[in-house]
Parts: sequence; structure tokens; C-alpha cells
Amino acid sequence: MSAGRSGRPVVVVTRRLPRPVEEQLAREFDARLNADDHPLSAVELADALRAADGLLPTVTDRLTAQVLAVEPLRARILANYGVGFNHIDTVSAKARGLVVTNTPDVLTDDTADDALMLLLMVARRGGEGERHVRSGAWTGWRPTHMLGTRVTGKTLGLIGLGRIGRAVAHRARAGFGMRVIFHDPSPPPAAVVSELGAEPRAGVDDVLREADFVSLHSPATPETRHLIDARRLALMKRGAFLVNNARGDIVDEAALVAALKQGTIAGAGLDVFEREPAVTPDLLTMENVVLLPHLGSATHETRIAMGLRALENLKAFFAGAPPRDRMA
Ligand code: 8YV
Repeated sequence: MSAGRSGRPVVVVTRRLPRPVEEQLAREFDARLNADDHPLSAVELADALRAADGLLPTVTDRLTAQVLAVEPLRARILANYGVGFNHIDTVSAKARGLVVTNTPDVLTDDTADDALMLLLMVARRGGEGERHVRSGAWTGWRPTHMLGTRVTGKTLGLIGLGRIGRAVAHRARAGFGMRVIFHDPSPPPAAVVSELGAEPRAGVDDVLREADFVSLHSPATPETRHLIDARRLALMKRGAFLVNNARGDIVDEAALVAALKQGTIAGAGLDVFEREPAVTPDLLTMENVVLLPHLGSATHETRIAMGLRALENLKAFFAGAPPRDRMA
């Protein structure tokens, strides 16, 4: 096992993490923390791969084939902070002998809550109402003011019924009396689906045609890039809403903007963006769009749990044991 001067493995932690996580990382490893929390450049990432035994990266670190081609490569593990790892070229990582882990489970509930928050906000015009009050434009209650769309009893279409999709289905059915339909190319066991009361559909298109709300819960892969494009947006009901807190590039953002402008769909709730943190400027001007800054897992509890889970993966790896959340 390679190690730093302290005799412990050197771990570069690419962003500020909640204090209890940083403290524990500093106890367990020769941890190199990012005191000013700046996003690392490609050059800094390459330097980290040369200098450390392990990296603890986040969604803001683009670990591309080019970055991973660094010589000499010292790092042997990328213990990602987050469940999604589309910012890591896992094929290149594997080719370079790097183990990749993620942090599933611990963020499921909070991310599901975030999807429901987007759904409710866009249906009930939450963001718009907030802006209205803050602007001083509110003149008082009236029966026809800012009417939204009822959620209870409506059909929620889930694209993806993994851990987060299932937690969304449960909340929507139990809390809001919604009917839940879904498509997932690798669905959970039939018993899980029937316990959730979710109805399978043969394809994404079938879900889009039928749902009043569509919520995306697929991983970002080459296959799911622009899964929601102009053709599929046109299949949605005119009064339907799109919710995305999975990954931005699952939606063709330009096509979404066009659909919103043309009234092809009624609105969208977005926590993630195709060119994050850049947001297509047109979206910023639309009242029927809710825009959140990638808040899916952003609670104190979950961000600590994610850090401890990444730390657990690093500890196992450096102890010579298989890390629990190995992805590649
Ligand atoms: C994380 C996420 O905050 O886990 C994920 O995939 O999208 C977020 O909840 C982010 O990825 C941290 O790196």
C-alpha cells in the first residue's frame, strides 16, 4: 500500500465536505482538503491523480479519458461522492486499473423529496408565487389568482424505477393518491412493483402519452442522452409537466425550451441542467419553470452520510477488502 509521509494513504478530497466528514477523513487518511472549495481544473485533477493514492471526487470533477491518461498515475481508487458517476469515464478508469465507487442508498429519500418538491412547485406555481410576494406585486387574495394544477389523483409517469424512482412512487401514491406508471428497461422484481402499486408500460413513449407528470429517474448513460427530445416532448399531454432531478443531459434542453415556448407541455421542474451550472437563458424568463441548483441530496444529514459512505469505500479499499459500492 502506498502512503503519504504520515504512513497513511494520501486522499485528495476535491471539494469542501461537511465538517464531520472532513474531520474523519483527516483522522483516517493523509487527507488533502480543498479549503477554498474551488472546482478543480483538468490540470489540478491530473496533478491529484499523480500525487494521491485515492481521490474523493464529486459531480463537478470531469474525470475524462484525457485526464485519466495522466502519467505517472499514482491513484488507485476514485471514491465518488454521489450516486451518479457520469462525470467519470469509467471505461478509461478501468483501463487504468482504477477502482470506482459511488454512494447509493443514503441519498434516496432526500432526492425523492426533491423530485416531489419540484412537482408540487411547478403544479402549484410555488416559485412564481414566491417571486410575486417578494416583488411587492401581491394585492391580496382573490378567487381567480394564480390557479395551479391539482396533483391528487393525477397520473405520475416515472422513467426509471430504481431506488429513487421507487421512493418517488411510494411518496406519490401514499401521500398524494397519484396513480403511478413507469418504464424501466431493467425493472425491479414484480413483487416490488406490485407492492408499490406501480403499473409498468412497455416503453418511454407509452408513459409520456399517458402521464400528467413525468419524472426522470434514469442514470445518465450514452443511451439516455437526450432521451427526452423534441419528438418525445410532443408525445406528452399539453397540460403535462416534466420533472428532472436525475441528470441534465437526459433532456435536450433546447428542445425543452422550444416545447415550453410553444405550449407543447405546461411546465417543467428542473434541478439539473445540460451544461450545469449554465442554464439556457430562456428558461430563466419562464414563469412556468422551476429551477433549483442541483439540490437533490442537499440536506445536512445526507451530505454527511454520503461522505461517510465514500470514506467507508476508501477504508475498505486501502485495507485490501472489496469496497461495498464498487461500480467499476
Ligand atoms: C450529488 C447527485 O450531490 O448523487 C448524485 O448523483 O446528483 C447529487 O445528489 C452530487 O452528485 C455530488 O457529487
